[in-house]
Amino acid sequence: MVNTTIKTTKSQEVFAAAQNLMPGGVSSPVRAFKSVGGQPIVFDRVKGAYIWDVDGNQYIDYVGTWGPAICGHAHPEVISALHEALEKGTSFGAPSVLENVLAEMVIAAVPSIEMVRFVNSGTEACMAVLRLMRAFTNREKVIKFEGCYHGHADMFLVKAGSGVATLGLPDSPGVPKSATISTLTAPYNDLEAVKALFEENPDQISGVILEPVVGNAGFITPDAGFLEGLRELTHEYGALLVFDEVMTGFRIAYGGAQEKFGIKPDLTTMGKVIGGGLPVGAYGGRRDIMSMIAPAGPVYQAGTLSGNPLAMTAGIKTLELLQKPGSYEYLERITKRLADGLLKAAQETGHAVCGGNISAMFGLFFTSGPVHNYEDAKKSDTAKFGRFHRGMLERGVYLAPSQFEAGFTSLAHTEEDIDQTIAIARDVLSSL
Ligand code: KE4
Repeated sequence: MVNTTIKTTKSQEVFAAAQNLMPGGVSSPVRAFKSVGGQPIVFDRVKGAYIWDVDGNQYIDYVGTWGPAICGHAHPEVISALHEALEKGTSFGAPSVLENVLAEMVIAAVPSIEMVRFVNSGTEACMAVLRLMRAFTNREKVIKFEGCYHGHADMFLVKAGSGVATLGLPDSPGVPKSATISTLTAPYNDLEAVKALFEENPDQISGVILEPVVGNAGFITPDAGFLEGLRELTHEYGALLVFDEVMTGFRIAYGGAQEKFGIKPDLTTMGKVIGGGLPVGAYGGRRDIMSMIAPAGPVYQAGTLSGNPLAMTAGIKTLELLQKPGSYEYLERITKRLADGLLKAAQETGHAVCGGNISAMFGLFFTSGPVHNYEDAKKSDTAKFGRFHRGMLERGVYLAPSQFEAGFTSLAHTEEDIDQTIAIARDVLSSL
């Protein structure tokens, strides 16, 4: 194990106090480092590709607050736009020009989106889109994939894996069976399993929702033909195809995974990047479907802070920065350099690994793979991942604290950051 070279006294004090105040001392479970062991560091500030903790230690950041920081943390142009917006108020609870601006940008960017509704999180977007799928098709059941995450709404918290789970069993106490009985699951990349579900549930399935590139079971890419196959199956069975692009949106490409892979879903959910670090989620798609949303139509969905001027401002500025020519070529180049370097370092130090990147999203499994679905991903050596994570953290590299998450780069990461990360990884891996 790499020697502990960083002092984390203050982090430990703050986190100890937090445990008495908030469940697990965190505002979201993954932040507690439960699956990688040890204590989380407490952030003091972030800038560009870097984090500083409350003990003054600096880290190269590959979480980017779980995706939003794709232009780098606290980008000066985002910050100054927010300062300007602040002077005009923090929330209106009424129409604003800014909502029109961001809506036009999203509609112009994402191939399948003709209309969009803003909400405050990816969870809200996924909740609303399921209600809309059911209303539009007048069918109740939905297919999701094992290992995919669509926020913490009851109907998506379904135990992954095995036939029993196909009808959906609550994954968390407090989730009534009634909420998940209509949630069907299939292994990712398994078109036959999806077809079987449609055959077994004739005219009952409203649609299929998936992460077009999985980031919540580790990094898992769609097999050739998988997305096209889902598009054909949903057309064939009169169901909707929904891409949950909360993570992939504006990250895999400016138009998301649907632009990258050339597939047009009927509905799309978004979040993270479109808020530029402030709370924004969104869902959108075909005009004939979105027009069912209140007050244009009967499907209810609402939110006090939806479309607030600060969040819209941060989102607008972030997308403007991403529109700069060469942004995605740069993200692909540095992220491929990182993924290839990490894999090479791991292989050369004797570890079974697989993984890769698509644009600014990457992942590494401690298993020889290949990883096509969540069952494959669960074969990873998660204990080794925990030791790797800790070793990297102690050497100033901040990775997502779970084998079942993805990594994120930003326009602020330099080739020097990447090469330094690879060198540190080689050192840590050789000591595992
Ligand atoms: P939020 O409610 O966390 O904004 O979004 C839920 C969500 C929906 N769909 C996808 C594909 C997502 O990745 C997410 C949220 N992602 C996690 C990271 N794996 C957020 C981090 C966390 O839960 O703390």
